[in-house]
Amino acid sequence: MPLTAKSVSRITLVSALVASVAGAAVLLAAPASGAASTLAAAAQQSGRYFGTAVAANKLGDSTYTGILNREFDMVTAENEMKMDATEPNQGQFSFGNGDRIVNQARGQGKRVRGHALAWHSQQPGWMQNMGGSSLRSAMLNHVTQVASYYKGKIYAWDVVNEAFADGSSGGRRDSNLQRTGNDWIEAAFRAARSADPNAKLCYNDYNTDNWSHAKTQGVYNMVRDFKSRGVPIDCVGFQAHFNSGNPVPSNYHTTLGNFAALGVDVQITELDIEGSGSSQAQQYQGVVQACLSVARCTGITVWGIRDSDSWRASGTPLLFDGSGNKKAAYTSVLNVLNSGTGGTNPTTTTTTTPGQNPGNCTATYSEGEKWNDRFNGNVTVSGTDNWTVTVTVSSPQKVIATWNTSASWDSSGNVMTARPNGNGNTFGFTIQHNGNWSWPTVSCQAS
Ligand code: 9MR
Repeated sequence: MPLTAKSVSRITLVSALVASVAGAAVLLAAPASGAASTLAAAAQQSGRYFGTAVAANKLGDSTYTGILNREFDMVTAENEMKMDATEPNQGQFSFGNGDRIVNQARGQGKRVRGHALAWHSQQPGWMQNMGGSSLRSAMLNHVTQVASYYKGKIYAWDVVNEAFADGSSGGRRDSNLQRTGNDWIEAAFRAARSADPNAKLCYNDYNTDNWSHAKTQGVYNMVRDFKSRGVPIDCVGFQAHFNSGNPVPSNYHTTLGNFAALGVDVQITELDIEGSGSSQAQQYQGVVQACLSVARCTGITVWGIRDSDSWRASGTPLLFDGSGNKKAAYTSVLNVLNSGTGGTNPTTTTTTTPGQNPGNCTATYSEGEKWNDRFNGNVTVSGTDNWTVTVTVSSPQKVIATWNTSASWDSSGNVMTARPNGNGNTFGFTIQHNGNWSWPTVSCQAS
């Protein structure tokens, strides 16, 4: 985690509290504090970005650009950099609308995700009718020309979009591009790397959020293969278009973490969740928390600003209502970002009390798995085998399970006393968060 003002103030706070406690060795897990007031600023606290899709024809809408400039630090062109927009006639390129978005973003100090160089959909008419080696050449020329034109201005490109089939096959989607040969994806990545060596190169898809889905496994196997053979891939984008038929999976953090473990960044690239009120807010919270739990989840982009800007406006899937007001989902996202840890397990501060008998006790809290409604925490104790650790959660949180410890609670149910139960010096617990994601406070006493 980069040293930010927030982490400095945490250290100061912990040190001050530690210094004021006499006679006991005390450790506090860093509290969930922080009060950034925009999505971008809140995400930046953990080195991440918070982006949105932008439509060039809305840049003249002052409500729209007001929110854009205030809240977001990454921009994706919703349609303007796709193949049909940038090469409407073969060999004739058109960058006017893409440039409007890129220039507006960069003028405001924002970065740009490029979307998308090669895709079976939104191909210009001339390309739709092509096949074989002429299509392969045309596709590679498109990748080269567009990536070269924007060279140096793009943080990450969606080099290939949506190349895998839905359903149980786990294989490639049939398309004219796929029929040019299974190596079309890696050929596109190699062309993009040559054209803009400093842009991160991503594979981007939807319905790849649930770790147990065949499509997710298919993409995972491709990325693993690319990494093992040195095909230039830096990141995987998870579009994350959710609704009641395609809900946020409880294993989302597992998916993101497993891809990241292949040695790529992961990014949530087109997030929207149909619904309203607290239910929608909770699902947004779960997605953001899943990203925060994976160190290489480097940012989140929502697919539009106001509900009325969405490709599926009737599902009201975004963070601002049609008038530009912040929704409950906005507040939950901001709060989770503000309580985020940067994706690395929190480190802790401990102290020893000179001359104290029978010894020191250091308790180190680390985050565990997260789900929409609950999260796990672990505490490792060192310095003594004979410890008493106090874990305090904040209402309305409840500890609903423990392991490797003998635990008891005070009458409020918020303060848990944990002692060894013969299973070593690391124990864990599950907190049902009821909307409060803050970490517990942990202190430890040797006896
Ligand atoms: O939001 C985009 C919408 O305006 C376009 O009509 C549509 C055309 O395919 O593409 C939408 O964006 C898609 C994105 O490019 C790729 N992932 C799915 C998005 C939603 O359909």
